[in-house]
Amino acid sequence: MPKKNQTLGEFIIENQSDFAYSSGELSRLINSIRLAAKVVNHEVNKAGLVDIIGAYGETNVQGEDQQKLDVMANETFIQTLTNREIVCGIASEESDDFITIPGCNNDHRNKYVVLIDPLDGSSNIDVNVSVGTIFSIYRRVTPLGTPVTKEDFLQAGNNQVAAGYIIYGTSTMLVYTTGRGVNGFTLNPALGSWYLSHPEMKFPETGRIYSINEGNYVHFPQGVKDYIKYCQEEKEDRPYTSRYIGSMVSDIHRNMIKGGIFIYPKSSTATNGKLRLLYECNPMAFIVEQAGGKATDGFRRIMDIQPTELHQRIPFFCGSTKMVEKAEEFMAKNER
Ligand code: AHM
Ligand code: MG
Repeated sequence: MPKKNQTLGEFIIENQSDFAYSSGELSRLINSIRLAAKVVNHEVNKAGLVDIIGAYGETNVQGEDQQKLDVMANETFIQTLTNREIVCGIASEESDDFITIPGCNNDHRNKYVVLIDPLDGSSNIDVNVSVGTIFSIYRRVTPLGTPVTKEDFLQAGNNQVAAGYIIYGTSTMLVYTTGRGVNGFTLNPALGSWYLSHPEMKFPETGRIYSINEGNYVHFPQGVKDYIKYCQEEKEDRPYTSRYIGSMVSDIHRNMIKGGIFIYPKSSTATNGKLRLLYECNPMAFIVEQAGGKATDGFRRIMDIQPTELHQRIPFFCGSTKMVEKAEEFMAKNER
């Protein structure tokens, strides 16, 4: 039973025995992530003070502008995990291909791979709106002692052993799951310690918030248009409230606390939507499900989907179970 105000360090040690045959590797890995998160938090917090805001001048593999802090966050997480030789490979939303980490004896004996979106929602940095980091951890599927291959990264979300996000908001929080519920830790910046502030987080079964970029309305599939109209109808518990930050971690974090649905659908201009299956949707789906919510592409459970590409995109519907189910009803009535 998680104890409120316990530090993340204590929590990790206490829960290590939950894993049969645990060698402590996963605990050390989560420790490395909490360290990198503190470094990124420090940089994000001083974004307005020094000349680090604004575009970096390059585009990433998806053709989007990279913000300077995107680059810094990417390097911080990769370097921390590489220096500590804690994983055998890393794939990042900001890098074209995955990285192989051979380990200290060049023996490729570490068993975990990490997939990461180092700074999600980074277009919000220049305007002082919260951003996040998302991570996903899998056990490699290729034999120990050999370099990792793409197969180790292209695993269905079902295989995740842990996933989490860091939200750099009014306070900084690290929320994660290892498949035994979801716990949220808040950073005390004066001490540099994370404290368990949100034990056993639970998605309300239903809610009154819908989060979607309605500016794209005309391009949405009919099922999504119909669901939006349903949300806006004058009924006993409706209209719902519309809340969209444009920073997925923050939108989903709020909905998990208050009850709501987040949708990033496909559209006539983006045939698979915008969000990435491996770096964004799978880890958020794991957290959402562990908190009792639901995550689908409008038809199929996200974590059942077998990925085919590292940077694959997918429509994303997630949140309070009853609300996602209602949206799915509207999708099913219309053509895919
Ligand atoms: P990013 O990884 O380039 O930051 O993009 C992902 C972000 C999500 O956090 C957010 O939900 C979405 O993009 C917002 O996109 P849009 O501006 O199209 O609504
Ligand atoms: Mg992202």
